[in-house]
Amino acid sequence: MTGIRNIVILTGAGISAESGLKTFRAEDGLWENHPVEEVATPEGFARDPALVQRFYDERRAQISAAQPNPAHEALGRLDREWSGDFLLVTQNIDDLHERGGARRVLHMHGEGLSAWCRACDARHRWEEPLSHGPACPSCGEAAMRPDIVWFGEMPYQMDRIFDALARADLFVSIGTSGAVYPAAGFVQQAAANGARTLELNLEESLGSRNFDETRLGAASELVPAWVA
Ligand code: BV8
Repeated sequence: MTGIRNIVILTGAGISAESGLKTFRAEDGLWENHPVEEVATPEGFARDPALVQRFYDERRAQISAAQPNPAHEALGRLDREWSGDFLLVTQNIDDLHERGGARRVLHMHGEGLSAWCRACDARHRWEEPLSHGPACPSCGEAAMRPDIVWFGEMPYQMDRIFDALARADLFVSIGTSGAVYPAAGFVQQAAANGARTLELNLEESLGSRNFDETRLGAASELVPAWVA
């Protein structure tokens, strides 16, 4: 990749589809069984915490059972071998990037294997269900919620992301429909700062027109071919 020093990558549910984790907006997608307002908003959680806890308990169990695919592993290799700046921003809550060898990962929408105490604000790695109301290891209160950014909540580490986009020479979007902001706007921010932009996706996305180049296909084929 001549002339490229600083890379920012954005991934979405599509990169984990071939690991068996459902995407959001396919016909058999995650939200199919639930209106998104019911399970991915603070209001939905306040209205029916048991339903939302069960929704994420189910996702947490699926994450632990899933394995990284060649796309995760190719990005892991790139991260370890790249001497310049590298930031892998993911909208995904699974840990398949980390298990695929990536190190410089930023989960902007939170992590399924993390729990957040509403009483003392502590976060804990969490692989068990939350629906039975476990006590927070730090304060003992039964006030643990999924450590997930719901609609209307502030995504994590936005300053760090905006800073990386300002310095990027290359922005690559992989496996995302471009339906959710602020992630869907990153390509324009990167381009406005002079970065080249590439999209790798199974199909045209809502943001394809904003990319210098779009390659269509499965992530497990496109990503290793691009990294090679
Ligand atoms: C915020 C929780 C303020 C985790 C999620 C009107 C206009 C603009 C914005 C808004 C608006 N009204 C409201 C908003 C804001 C709102 C928003 O964007 N709403 C949308 C619906 C319009 N956003 C927010 O509320 C965000 N917060 O804005 O705060 C702010 C603003 C700026 C700066 C600071 C603060 C919070 C958004 C986070 C919501 N939480 N999930 C969880 O449950 O998992 S969003 C959810 O959708 C997931 O995180 C997911 O990652 C994300 C995006 O979905 P995708 O990952 O793209 O998945 P999808 O199924 O859609 O697409 C998969 C793609 O993969 C497809 O294109 C498919 O073709 C492709 N694919 C499939 N298989 C493969 C493949 N590609 C390659 N290979 C394959 N094998």
